[in-house]
Amino acid sequence: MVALDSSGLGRLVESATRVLLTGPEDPDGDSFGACLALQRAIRSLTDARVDVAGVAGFRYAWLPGAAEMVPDQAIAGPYDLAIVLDGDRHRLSPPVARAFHRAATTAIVDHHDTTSAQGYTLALIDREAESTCGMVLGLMDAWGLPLDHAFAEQLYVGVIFDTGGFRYSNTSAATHRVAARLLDQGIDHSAIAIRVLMEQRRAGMLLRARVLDTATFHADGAVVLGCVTQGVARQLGATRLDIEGIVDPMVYVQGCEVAVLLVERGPAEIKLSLRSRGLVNVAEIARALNPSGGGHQKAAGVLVEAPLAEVRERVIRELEAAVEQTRAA
Ligand SMILES: [Mn+2]
Repeated sequence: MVALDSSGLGRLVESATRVLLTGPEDPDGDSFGACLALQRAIRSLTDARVDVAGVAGFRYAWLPGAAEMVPDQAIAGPYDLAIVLDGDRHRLSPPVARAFHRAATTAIVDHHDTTSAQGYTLALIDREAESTCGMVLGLMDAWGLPLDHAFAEQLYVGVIFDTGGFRYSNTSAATHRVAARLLDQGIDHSAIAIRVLMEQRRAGMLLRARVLDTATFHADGAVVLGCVTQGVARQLGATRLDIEGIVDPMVYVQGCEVAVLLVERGPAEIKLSLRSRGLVNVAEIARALNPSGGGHQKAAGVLVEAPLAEVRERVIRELEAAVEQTRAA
């Protein structure tokens, strides 16, 4: 881990009376866990009012503090301090973005490859960290805050979400040391892993079957592509949380290097989730499709405002070219 300016963030926190914590639009487990843990950490240090933006769906509703979250549309401010965690200010929902940019001071705590430190009062970026939750634990250590059971549950969610249950290459010895400290708090780690990584609604299972059944292969099988149309999602009663995780196993078809899932959110609004085994940098692909896209080399996302068929053709072309380049190299 790199040394973070934890004292700088501590000073911003100490002088604030209203604080906004937020992940990007459509937060994942790392973002939820990090926001809720940092909320408890700040509350134990100051009397500030601390809002966490968002709504935790079925997968995260059990998290300590989740019931108190404030839906994005109800975020108004003004805030003295706004902190974005596990994503950057370019990926906030419109009402949260407005509150963020009106805040007197802003900060970011993030570990994404594509995140820039520009545009914040203070930026804490650690690209070596497996998760933003791991970074929040580092902040708590620097601030002298002891772990407890609720902190451990919140932080464990991010650690297992971002490492795929300790399987991805971002898992380090430090990751396991963090996990050991969290398990020392007596959390039911197996129950958390089931809720966060394995459990799905019936609509999610049916949607997964549909996506896999209709997946197409390109670049001699190096690219696999799946689609979730609005029609199919409506027919199955599937929500955004039912889509989470579908793309992950697709990249492990033998011969595959890259998987992409296209989710039709509107007639000209397509969310892409990309996964790579490592040869192709999918964060770069995401940025090529839209400058607001990005993420990690092996896992990235982007929103493209164009019809599904058009986006599909574009991403196939981009990925075929990227695979071709690695073969030529
Ligand atoms: Mn993360």
